[in-house]
Amino acid sequence: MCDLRACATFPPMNKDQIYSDSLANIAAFNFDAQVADVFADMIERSVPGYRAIITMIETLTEHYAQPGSNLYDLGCSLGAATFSMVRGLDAENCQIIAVDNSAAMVARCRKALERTHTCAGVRVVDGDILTTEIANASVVVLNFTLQFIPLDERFRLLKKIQQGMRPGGVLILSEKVVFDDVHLDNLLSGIHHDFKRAHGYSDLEVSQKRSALENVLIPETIAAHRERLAQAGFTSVDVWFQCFNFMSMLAVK
Ligand code: GEK
Repeated sequence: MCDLRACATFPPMNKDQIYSDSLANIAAFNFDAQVADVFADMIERSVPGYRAIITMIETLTEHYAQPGSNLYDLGCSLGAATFSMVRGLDAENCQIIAVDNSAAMVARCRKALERTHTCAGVRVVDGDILTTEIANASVVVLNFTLQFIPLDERFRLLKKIQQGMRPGGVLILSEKVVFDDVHLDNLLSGIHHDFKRAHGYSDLEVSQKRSALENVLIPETIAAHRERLAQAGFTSVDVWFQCFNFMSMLAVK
């Protein structure tokens, strides 16, 4: 479709220092221009396994994309998964649709696609994934996006995705997760904080970001995800990647 082999997977990074100074009031986290400017660095230093998942989306796209179908990156941010899908796409006459409701993210994603001449076959939509039509889909990516959707909307969204998919299509669902076992939950969230400190975040940054994300990012257990995906009609569902309290599942229709 276009020459993507040359394009960079990971955009140049501005350092995330949003929570480095002590803040009098910590506002609820949102994906504004300040976050979009540092997002590549923020997600890489905050999500263990992020780079591995992004890289594997290329392989999964190669495997699951069907000729003449649509591929969706829902909650695309700067388009890291979109770029991976483009690189993995061998099937002909496909359209990639990347959707985000942050205008700041969408603008930067479009710019990155233009800069790398990756625009052909990719449409970036400034919109809400809850109202986006999903049709004729063979690959759908929800890479750390469902966790920001209100709990009572999650089933409806997954059902809509399932209904808009072709048989044999795949949903790649990556999420931060919690564990029913208190020992494991404490252990893995402690290790996650160690991971962030090892990647240069101070205790203050970790704790202020945690406050900002409270009631904004709502993680669930792997069992809850598995059950909801089965109820939404996906037939083969399992975890293909896990690093501490972050995981990615495949759900095949
Ligand atoms: C990546 N997938 O780099 N409609 C559209 N977009 C939304 C909505 C919504 N209702 N809610 C949240 N978003 C990306 C990373 S980040 C994950 C995804 C994170 C968007 C939001 O604007 C943000 O860009 C993205 O979902 C979540 O692979 O920050 O942990």
